[in-house]
Amino acid sequence: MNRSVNAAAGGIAVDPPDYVRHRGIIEWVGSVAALTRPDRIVWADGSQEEYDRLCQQMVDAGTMRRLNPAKRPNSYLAWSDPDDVARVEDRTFICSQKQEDAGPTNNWTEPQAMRKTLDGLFDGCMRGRTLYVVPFSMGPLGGSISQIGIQLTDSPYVVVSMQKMTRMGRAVYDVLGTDGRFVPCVHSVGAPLATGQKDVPWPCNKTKYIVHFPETREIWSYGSGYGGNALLGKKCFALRIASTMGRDEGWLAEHMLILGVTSPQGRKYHVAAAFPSACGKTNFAMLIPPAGLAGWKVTTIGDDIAWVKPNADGRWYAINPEAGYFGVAPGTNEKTNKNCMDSLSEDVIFTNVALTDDGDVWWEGMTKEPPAHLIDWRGQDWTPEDGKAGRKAAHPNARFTVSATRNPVLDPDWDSDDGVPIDAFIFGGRRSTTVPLVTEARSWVEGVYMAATMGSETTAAQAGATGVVRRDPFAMLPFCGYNMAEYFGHWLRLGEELGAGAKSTGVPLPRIFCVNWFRTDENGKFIWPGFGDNMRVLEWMIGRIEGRAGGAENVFGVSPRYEDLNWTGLDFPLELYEKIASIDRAAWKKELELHAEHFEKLRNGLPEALKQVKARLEERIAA
Ligand code: TSX
Ligand code: MN
Repeated sequence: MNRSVNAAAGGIAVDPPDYVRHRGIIEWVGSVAALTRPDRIVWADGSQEEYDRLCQQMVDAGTMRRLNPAKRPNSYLAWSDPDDVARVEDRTFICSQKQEDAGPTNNWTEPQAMRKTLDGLFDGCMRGRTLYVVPFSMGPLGGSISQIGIQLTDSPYVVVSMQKMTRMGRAVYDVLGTDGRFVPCVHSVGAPLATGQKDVPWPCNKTKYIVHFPETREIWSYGSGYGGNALLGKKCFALRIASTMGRDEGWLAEHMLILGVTSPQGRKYHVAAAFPSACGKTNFAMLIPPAGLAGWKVTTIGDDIAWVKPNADGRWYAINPEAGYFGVAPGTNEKTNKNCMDSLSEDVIFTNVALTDDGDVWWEGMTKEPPAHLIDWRGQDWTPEDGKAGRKAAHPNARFTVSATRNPVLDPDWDSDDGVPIDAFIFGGRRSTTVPLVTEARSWVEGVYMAATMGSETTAAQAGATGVVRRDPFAMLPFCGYNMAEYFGHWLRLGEELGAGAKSTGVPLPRIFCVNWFRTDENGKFIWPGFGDNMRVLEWMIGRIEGRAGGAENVFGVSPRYEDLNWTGLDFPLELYEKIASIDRAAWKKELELHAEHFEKLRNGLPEALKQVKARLEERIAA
């Protein structure tokens, strides 16, 4: 390591290992160290030894506790600062040169001004701490759709989490070579330590900034150690920065799970599905078909993010850029998601769930009856009486972090270099009225319209009034790194290009479907059983793709008639089906007025084709 880099790093040794041959990285680490002034720099290698050592260090520091190895082998529980429990959307910025490129749905600050703010915040912010250099690949190492990132962080919790959530480790440097492209990600919890100052279990700062520079493909995150704020490969890179890359390079970065469906005849299909939060994405990604549909198999490629690229053969291929699941624990149980519960049997990092007296974990909805005594996520004694009084043992946004390889239904192609071919896109939301169980779009542009107008009703667990429809186009509202209206245009353009190509290859475009598992009856009870029975909807979709399944056209698209669905093993009478499949013209008239309000907010750059679809829908409803 040459002296000039060490000097530039503020006098501390940068000392990259021999296997790091990328001068750009070495110099960048030196410059960030010179700004943030850590006590030392550690080049993370992704080894098991490193993981075990950092976990032990955090156990000693009180950040994590080791769970009972007889109950939950190799697993840990971390409790965060009570003010650092979720993503901070109001502190998230897209700093493009022009404000219109961030669009009306993102916070924007002029990049030079933001850089000045960050320079001030990061100045000396790692004093007394270690700067870890974390190399990671989003997607299979060296894969054709994959991208590389390097995260600099002063949080050991982030280092071990990145090891579960990404392909992290020294092999990344072999892919990068001496000059490969990478996304620089700088992260600090923003809690420097004075000489001799004792650390707290979960250092963070009241001031938080989650900043993206889309043009230079950089991420700077300050003040939080939690989830999407701190694991920069996830929302920041794989969605916000990657969506911008995709716009510029002709591909898609989507907030979608990817699953494989194999028919009883052994034919395999792949679908990618976008849902807003609190719709059960991870449950859908790990769905277990009901007994009546024996022979169908569902396998997981991903549970949160999909990168989709058109291929020379005329199809779209998708990868899961992640390598693990950072999922919401509350509500997960043997009934809602047995495969997920099995994934959590060992080698897990839990955050903000409750601790049982025998050194295991518990959260609301894990078992019908809570244990007689717990330590809650804030470290306080908890009994079922507290639960009845409304005090939760686990934070509602408590999480598990686990490698995908723990999933018993992990798809054999989940790590395939070139991804899996996508046969259908599904868009869903939580709607108690109006939107039917399932509808196939009549065309690509009508499918894009469905996705662009999708919305979800707020639940009690979320902020604000319940039952209000919030538009969350493509489930990308907090995650699109550029102008949302332009993003709709990107989807339309890719469809046109692929559709044109399809004429020569004979490969059709992926189908687009809209689903809603959440219609309720007069008493507010869910009508559709959901969960495994959603396989009936998937089966119908496959039937449509294969040209077998029937349906009936309505104003919105094509939906199955009662007789078009497979009811084997489920007693679900026609009267109930009508309640979840009906189209109420008056409700749709109101719905389209809400679409108009939504489009008004996105009017700058809104594609003409979507306005035309809306006009056609209005005519149909009036007819
Ligand atoms: O994940 C869900 N899915 C998708 C599963 C593959 N959830 C949970 C959402 C919160 C994260 C659902 N909740 C689904 C669903 O399909 N449907 C519902 C509504 C519902 C809730 C409970 C029951 C039925 C439907 N039944 C009983 O409680 C017995
Ligand atoms: Mn998500």
